[in-house]
Amino acid sequence: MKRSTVVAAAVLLAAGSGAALFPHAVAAAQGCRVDYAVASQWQGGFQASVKITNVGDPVNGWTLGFTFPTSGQKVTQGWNATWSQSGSAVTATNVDWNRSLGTGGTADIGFTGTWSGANPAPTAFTLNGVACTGSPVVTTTTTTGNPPVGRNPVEINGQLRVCGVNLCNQYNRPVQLRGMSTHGIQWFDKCYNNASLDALANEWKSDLFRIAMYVQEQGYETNPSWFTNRVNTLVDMAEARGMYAIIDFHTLTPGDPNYNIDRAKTFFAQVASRNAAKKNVIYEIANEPNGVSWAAIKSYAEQVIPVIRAADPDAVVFVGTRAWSSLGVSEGSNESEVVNNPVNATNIMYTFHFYAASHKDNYRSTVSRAASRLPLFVSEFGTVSATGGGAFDRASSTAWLDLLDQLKIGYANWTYSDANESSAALRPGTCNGGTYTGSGVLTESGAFIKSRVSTPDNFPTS
Ligand code: IDC
Repeated sequence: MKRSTVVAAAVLLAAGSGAALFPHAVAAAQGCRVDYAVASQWQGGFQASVKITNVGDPVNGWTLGFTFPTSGQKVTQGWNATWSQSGSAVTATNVDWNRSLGTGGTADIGFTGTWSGANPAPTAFTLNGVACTGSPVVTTTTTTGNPPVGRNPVEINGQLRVCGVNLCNQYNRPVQLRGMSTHGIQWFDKCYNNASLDALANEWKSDLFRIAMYVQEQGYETNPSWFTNRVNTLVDMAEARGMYAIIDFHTLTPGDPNYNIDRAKTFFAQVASRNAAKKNVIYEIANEPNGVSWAAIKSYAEQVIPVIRAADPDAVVFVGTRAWSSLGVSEGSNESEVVNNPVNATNIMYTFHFYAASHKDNYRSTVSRAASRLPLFVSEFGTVSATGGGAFDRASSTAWLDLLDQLKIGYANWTYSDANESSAALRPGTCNGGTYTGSGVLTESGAFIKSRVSTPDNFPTS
């Protein structure tokens, strides 16, 4: 009854005489502001960021347009939008996750490009065809210097080392590496192939690839040679794409890493000698110790690290911390046990793991405090609860990543896989096909993480 009344009313209105009868037919207020900045520029090339602010009514789907003043200016590769160029006219259309822009909403997109002669800021910015007049375009051009050395994270940064509380590159400058962790390779091995690693390196701009090799749960202990070979192959695949590879000895249950110490010595002796000459390898000796004292973890580390050093003396080693790598917090302790009794080794970092929906302010304050005392690396974190499932927590995840960015602490997200759980970045079934690019394969968490990981690194090169 009700439904037919509504339909009849609509027909009646549609038959009416003009737009004035239809509040929705009144043109939406449109307006935009664009902040355009050249983050770096070198002979022939540059990198620009474009911040779009919608100062009109909310839009669901947008295209930004602008014009380059010179014919030598070309977009070569863009991010966080679908980019195209015809002559000097450029368009950038939203991707799925930044489709809707409320009033005051912003989208951060960017590109690398080429120029010759001069590189003036673009003009005639439009959003959905309407000129952006919200405020002047801001153009910041940093000094024209040398092009970045190399094309990818490993070429630019080379062999890493720990410097104070930071991770430093070959120029002895602190760097933050951002990227993804696999799921357990005993279960999700099919997700790691040329196509998926190409997408991770080229589209995600991931700096690193953490290879989670479980020891139990049908992992390494069931077939050491298969897992050792597979890890080595994945290291090569990451290296070929210029990504750092974290070899994660994924102990979890039982929580005492000493349970696996003989396996750890055997495994690390093999992978360290096989990969010693590579610049892209980091060794993570125990994923998440739990139910065990810091003294026991330290003792394990001081036995396993020398095995690695004997074969590969200059590689960085990550050491898990108490209570699922929470620096002890999840078992009522804190970072002081490590500060007061550090592992007797150099060139190491301590790992901190969090799951954003479960671990919030007290964990963040621990990291803020510990970061000035200990070299930290977030070798695993989730945007969801500690089960790996539950709702994606955008607010807490954003707070965490903002903090890590500010502290220059590197991170790897759990997981680059199509597991049927909300922590997975890829939609279930993705790994049955050959497509890993585009936003269609991403979960909510995956889209969020990709938007954070794919922004420019601006690694220092001198
Ligand atoms: C989870 C996986 C889940 C698997 C479970 C047990 O997401 O599919 O069934 O392990 O192996 C960790 C661990 C990591 C966990 C993850 C989420 O390092 O192995 O993965 N988590 O529970 N620490 C905190 C959370």
